[in-house]
Amino acid sequence: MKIVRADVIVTCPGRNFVTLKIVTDEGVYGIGDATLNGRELAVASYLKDHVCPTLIGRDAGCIEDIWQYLYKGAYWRRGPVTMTAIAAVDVALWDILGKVTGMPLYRLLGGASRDGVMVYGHATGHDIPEALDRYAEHVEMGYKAIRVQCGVPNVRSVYGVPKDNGMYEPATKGTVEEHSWSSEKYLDFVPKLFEAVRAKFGFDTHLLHDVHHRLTPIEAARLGKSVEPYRLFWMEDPTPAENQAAFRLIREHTVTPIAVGEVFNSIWDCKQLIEEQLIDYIRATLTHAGGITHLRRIADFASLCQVRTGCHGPSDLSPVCMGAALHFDLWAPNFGVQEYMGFPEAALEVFPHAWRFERGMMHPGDAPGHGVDIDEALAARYPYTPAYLPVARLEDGTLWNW
Ligand code: CS2
Ligand code: MG
Repeated sequence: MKIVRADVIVTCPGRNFVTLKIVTDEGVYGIGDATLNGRELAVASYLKDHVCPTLIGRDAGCIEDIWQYLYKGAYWRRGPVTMTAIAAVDVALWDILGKVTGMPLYRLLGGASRDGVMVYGHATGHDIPEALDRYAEHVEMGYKAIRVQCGVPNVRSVYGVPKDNGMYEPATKGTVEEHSWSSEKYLDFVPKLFEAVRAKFGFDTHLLHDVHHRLTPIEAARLGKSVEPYRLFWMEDPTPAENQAAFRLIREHTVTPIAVGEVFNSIWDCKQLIEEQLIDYIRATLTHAGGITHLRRIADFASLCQVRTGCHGPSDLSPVCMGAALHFDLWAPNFGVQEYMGFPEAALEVFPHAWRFERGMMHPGDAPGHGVDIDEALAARYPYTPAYLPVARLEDGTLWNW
């Protein structure tokens, strides 16, 4: 079963997505997500100009060998662009394997470890009352896990809140927004947010929160300690994780569970955090961490240290990633939770899918492969639109972590 074509499809149904389509000489094709928010064309070029030509003529069934070829053969290993490109190839090849065997991806991995996948949604408000209203809507929809984010009084910008009534989308078309940040105001405020949530809704639902890399280690320790009464399911990205040892300081001060890894792209990024049990959930995702072949290694390594998965799953990863991730989540013995923000209607039309959502749980469906397709004619009607993630500055103008 030889690869005869590998096409990169860039489309913008509500937001930009990059998709790789690999076609075999038996007419079977598979697709993979190659979307890197704000840097989409870098991955599209890496695939078109450097990877796709090397795939032609290879056996599509040699998934591991192709992964090793693209990882070691690049010489310049790791990094978000490289690993997102490798991931797209990998997921497309697993999709092909499912189609030729007639098996859904989760069965190829080893079968279902649970009946369904617990997902968490996003409840976000400009202020506490609005955040509580969004939280109530998610409780009504049956979510068992809900991330809550909120504007901070006297801080100009708000993370995680939709600009209009649509979906939250961090990237802004045509420009790089500059957001303002104050850790002091945030640290004084955010425990009040969780207190309000628990006071109104109790402890029946899992409460998650994303700090989004914005604190120093000691500030993150202070936050974790201050919110222990509200029993968070996790405190996400409390501090930038380039220095993995920094999490030892956080661990010394708090038992609030920690989730890190959405910006990670290889097992090496996660290694110390996992083996020293400095985190409780690893957020690495299929699209940015080398696909099924690599994320399976990360999950297995994490299971040795009782670290569970909590895959990143915002609407700026495509429905192809979501579909494949649900198969992965259904299989993973150390599954924790899956992020699910939903998608713009136009995106769901471009990417027909087999997954289903019901009362806070999802299932990938039993279609062969990952169960997501792409309507190329419809995709062509949504041309790429340059869009960029914001940057953050402290109130004195210092460039900070967004
Ligand atoms: C966030 C993301 O969902 C999350 O946990 O960290 O929305 C993140 O801001 C975006 O994926 C960046 O593109
Ligand atoms: Mg996050």
